[in-house]
Amino acid sequence: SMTRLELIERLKKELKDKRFHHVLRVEATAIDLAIKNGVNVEKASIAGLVHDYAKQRPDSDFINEIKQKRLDPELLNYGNAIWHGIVGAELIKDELNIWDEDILNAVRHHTTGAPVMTKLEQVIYMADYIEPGRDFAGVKKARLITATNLQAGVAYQTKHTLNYLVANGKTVYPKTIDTYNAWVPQYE
Ligand code: DGI
Ligand code: FE
Ligand code: FE
Ligand code: FE
Repeated sequence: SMTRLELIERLKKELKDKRFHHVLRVEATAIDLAIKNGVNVEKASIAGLVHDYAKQRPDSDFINEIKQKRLDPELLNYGNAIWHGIVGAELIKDELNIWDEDILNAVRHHTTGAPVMTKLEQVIYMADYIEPGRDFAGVKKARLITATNLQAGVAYQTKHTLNYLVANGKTVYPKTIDTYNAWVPQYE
């Protein structure tokens, strides 16, 4: 498979500038969290770089992939926000030749989280949320909590994301609710 520098070249072509710089910041944040939490730094780097690989693909690419790979047909009821992680992981396998299931699961779960997440998955979920370019009410608190306790960070993000989705009348993907039930009562 590709080296880190080859991956970066590929991502620079695939992504708009703003998104490309986001993924570089997610990588740096993921490496930092990986070191603090005893997670494989190389995997954190690669997962951080590729997590939004498919974000700018047309809906038709995801729909084709869902059908060709016979992924859960329920996925067809959602959109890019859900697809770019879960279905994006399949495109990463096909197109970037990354087969490491730890890395692919970190990509799959980076938007919705999951009831059970490895430390690497938690690192990518949090790095995406708190990278230094993020600016939303509560981001400073999210950074502080995550620096102290990765799991408490996961609970914080999960609670705030569900709250945001409900407050704005957005469709909530079932896994997002499962993540909430598994993490928020326990760690918040
Ligand atoms: O791709 P990024 O913007 O870097 O970040 P992300 O993949 O974490 O996506 C964040 C967005 O995804 C945020 O606006 C909330 C949204 N999201 C998370 N869970 C759900 C969701 N959107 C819907 N519709 N349903 C969900 O369950
Ligand atoms: Fe994303
Ligand atoms: Fe996220
Ligand atoms: Fe992202």
